[in-house]
Amino acid sequence: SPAGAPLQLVAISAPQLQLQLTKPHLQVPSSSPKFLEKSRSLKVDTACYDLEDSVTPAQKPSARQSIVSFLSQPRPPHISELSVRINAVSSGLALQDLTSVLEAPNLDALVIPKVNRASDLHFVTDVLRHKLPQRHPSSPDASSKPLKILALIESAEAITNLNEICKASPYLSGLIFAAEDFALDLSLTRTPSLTEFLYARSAIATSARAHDLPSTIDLVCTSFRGAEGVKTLEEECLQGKGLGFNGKQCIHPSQVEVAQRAFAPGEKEAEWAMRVVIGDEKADSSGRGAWTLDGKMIDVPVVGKAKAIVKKAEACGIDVEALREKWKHQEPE
Ligand code: 1VU
Repeated sequence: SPAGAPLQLVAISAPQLQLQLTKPHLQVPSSSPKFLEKSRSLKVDTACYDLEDSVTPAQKPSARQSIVSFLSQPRPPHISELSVRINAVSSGLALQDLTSVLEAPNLDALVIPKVNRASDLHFVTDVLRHKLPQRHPSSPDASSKPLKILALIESAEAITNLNEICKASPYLSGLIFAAEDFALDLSLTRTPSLTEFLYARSAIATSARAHDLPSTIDLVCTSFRGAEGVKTLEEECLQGKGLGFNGKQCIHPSQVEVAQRAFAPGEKEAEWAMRVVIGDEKADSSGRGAWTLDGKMIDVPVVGKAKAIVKKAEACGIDVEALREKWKHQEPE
């Protein structure tokens, strides 16, 4: 530069449109024939059939058989993804779980609990490579859908190792936060505000985004009965969404619809987003990069977010064309 100061390069990247529609993730104990059968009739994004904490040690062998038999039957019509939570690698039971469930025809994903370090995922990855090479994400076999892994983050050690965990497996497609085990590990008491989990939840959502992992599933809401249960769940979902999560673990069918609604864009949010998109088209054609809407500044990242909301709203069935028509005269202030 003329003044002799070193030239600084500042990279400004275009905001990415993310279309992440992962929402409720219903836990179904595999040891319960009643719950397995009930899940068949439910409408849920992911059903996660559990072999871990909800199954006692004595029930594990029969639960493995039940889930393999369930996953060998025709797919439940309204569940997008069928996953199995195996036992932790450190439990010594993971290999037996994997050997039982991997061949089940309708298995879409594995949830690996108590992932504390990259080696926990290396173990599972090696088993998958060996036993199911055709379901590796870069397999040339186009007739086999890649198998996904989701890692449960449940300890202080896991939080400090998030970067290496996120890079540990080509199968990894998301992170799930397990608040109860995390509270146990740190001797925390769960409070209604959930502030004790703020650092861990932010770290999980941020790391997943940094490594392009599409699914970020937030903690379980343990109250599920009555109006109070619904209110608590709604508040938790909105807080989790605000931290960057795109899904919620559910433990009871009554929680599913509430979580689905909370994670989808609301009518008001979709309307605001459409106004931004239309206003920006006009601002752009008159050469304005920054403008205002309702007294607030709109610029490139806000427009990027609005476009992502419109896209999500469309995928969630909101009539975005009707919104475009309604707001076609929106002008940038
Ligand atoms: O109306 P129906 O009689 O046909 O069905 C009952 C019930 O069977 C069914 N149901 C479920 N179906 C599938 N998956 C479920 N998780 C599930 N829970 C209930 O829904 C109908 C109404 O049930 P309910 O109100 O009578 O509920 P229950 O008293 O039977 O069960 C309540 C609990 C909480 C015990 C049950 O929902 C449950 O076991 N949930 C899963 C708990 C779990 O998996 N915990 C460990 C994973 S969470 C974790 O580890 C955090 C990381």
